[in-house]
Amino acid sequence: KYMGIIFDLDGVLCITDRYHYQAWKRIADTLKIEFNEAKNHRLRGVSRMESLDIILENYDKPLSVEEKIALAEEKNRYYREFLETMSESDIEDAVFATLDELRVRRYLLAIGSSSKNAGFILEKTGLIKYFDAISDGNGLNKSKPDPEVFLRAADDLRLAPEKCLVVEDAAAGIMAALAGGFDSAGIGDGTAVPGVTYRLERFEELLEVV
Ligand code: G16
Ligand code: MG
Repeated sequence: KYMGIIFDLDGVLCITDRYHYQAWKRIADTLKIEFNEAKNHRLRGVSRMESLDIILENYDKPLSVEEKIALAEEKNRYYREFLETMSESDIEDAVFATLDELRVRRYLLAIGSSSKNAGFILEKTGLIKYFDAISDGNGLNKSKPDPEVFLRAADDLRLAPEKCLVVEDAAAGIMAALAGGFDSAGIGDGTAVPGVTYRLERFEELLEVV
């Protein structure tokens, strides 16, 4: 049915959630704003600047665009320090095994991630070799739930959206897939979104639906 599979990165192939949390926490602490795991959860799949806006909901002082950019850059420097420590051991064996099998089955594989650090994470973890196309937060005009990141991935694979399956963990990502005319496989939070095509309890179940 499908010829290509487009994977979200954070929350699907790897877990960098705790690094995002720790990096944003340092920013929040400097500004003396409340930031906890529940709020961190709202940042899943959301772009860096939109994440900052969510964190600043509890901040009463108005910030200029320049100040916001500086904060986002500072967060990214902390975050990159964590990413530097990543290796193949941060990826579940089931992820490598599943990607190996999908390649054997001749699917075209792409990344559709909101992250501007996607290329770096893929390099550090040894995942990069599996992908025919990488569509990430760089050069993106509209973030999920807009379908742009997935449409660009499909286009890079030279496939129509109907020929691709999107694998996502975030609600915004499943909505983006729906908006772009893609079937979707939800993991974690992604399983709860109305309209999701398949619900996966474990990543390797992907092999049963394609
Ligand atoms: C990821 C994360 C988000 C993060 C976004 C931007 O998206 O889930 O929490 O805010 O990337 O990341 P960066 O600051 O590295 O550009 P995805 O789409 O891979 O789940
Ligand atoms: Mg995600």
